[in-house]
Amino acid sequence: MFTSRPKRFTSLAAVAAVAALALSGCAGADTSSNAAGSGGSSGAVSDATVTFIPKQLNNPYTDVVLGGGKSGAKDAGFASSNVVGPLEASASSQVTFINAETQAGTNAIVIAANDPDAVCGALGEARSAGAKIVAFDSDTNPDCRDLFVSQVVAKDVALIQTKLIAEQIGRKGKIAILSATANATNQNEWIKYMEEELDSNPKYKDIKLVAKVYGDDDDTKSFQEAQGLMQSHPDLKGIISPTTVGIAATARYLSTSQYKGKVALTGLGLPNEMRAFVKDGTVSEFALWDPAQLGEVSAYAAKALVDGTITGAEGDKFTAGDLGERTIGANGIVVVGPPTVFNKKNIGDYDF
Ligand code: RAM
Repeated sequence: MFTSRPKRFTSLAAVAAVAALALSGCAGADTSSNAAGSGGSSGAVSDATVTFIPKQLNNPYTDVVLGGGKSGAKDAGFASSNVVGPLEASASSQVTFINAETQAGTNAIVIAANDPDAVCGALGEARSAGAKIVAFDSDTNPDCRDLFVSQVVAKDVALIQTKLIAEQIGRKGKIAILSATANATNQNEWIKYMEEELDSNPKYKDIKLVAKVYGDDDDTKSFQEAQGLMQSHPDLKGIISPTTVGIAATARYLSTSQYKGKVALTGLGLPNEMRAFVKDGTVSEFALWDPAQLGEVSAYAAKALVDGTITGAEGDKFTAGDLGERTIGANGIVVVGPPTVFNKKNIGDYDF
């Protein structure tokens, strides 16, 4: 049995065993890595560990995602799960945490990348030492991970936010985007689709995107950016904030300003953070998915990779507990589910 071996040892032993088999010309023998206890093509690994590295720790959204992640890790059969990460979501802030996990021999790293490329070198070293890499929430460059668990179809969530702001401003006028960090893979992909839609859909020909600003998923900076937007563009009709931190801070700013109820605000928010602003008329509709499900599906995906039941290839399938079977799509992407639109009629039904 290998349950008492340090994880790093088993990972390196697996690499050595595979290398030895390759040198001896023994093709197709995948039992070697299994024999070393770090995965392979059959059997659940009973002593496996997983570490979640979110974009940042001090973010209420992260707390909900990780709640689902930790319970999913337990249900999926990980021996233990851990959470580490930076306090601010800057590009290279996650590298030292990844390196520490490589040293510790963690079997799976589940990471929301603050920058698609800045984490790649460190993730490459983790993979060389035997770790499986799941990106979730915000993807890495696809070469740097085994798969990406995407909360939603990226284009769908972009189009919903575009539609919501258009409806809220009567399809006419200037709008702005208040995003997270300038390097965030998830927000940048959504913004790209929003811009394409605004440019190409004739329904939106009278809407003009006049500014994109970044609150860095920091509450104070987001509040100040919202204030700055209104100072620079006093005739702004609406703001899209595709980040839970940004939309909550912008709502707080608008709610006590002369713009309350006049400047529309939509985007992606946590119902528990937005409830008061829907009630007081600052916000009418916004969207999100269930963040706990994102954590849960990611944990099951990580375990299936560690067990060797999937490799991250298109068409691979795994079961995410009660959330059911998931199939990996093109570019190694697994989608959790469709977003929900929240307004004063349904917001009371949600508690996250
Ligand atoms: C913030 C983060 C996160 C994003 C949500 C919608 O909490 O930027 O990455 O998915 O908003």
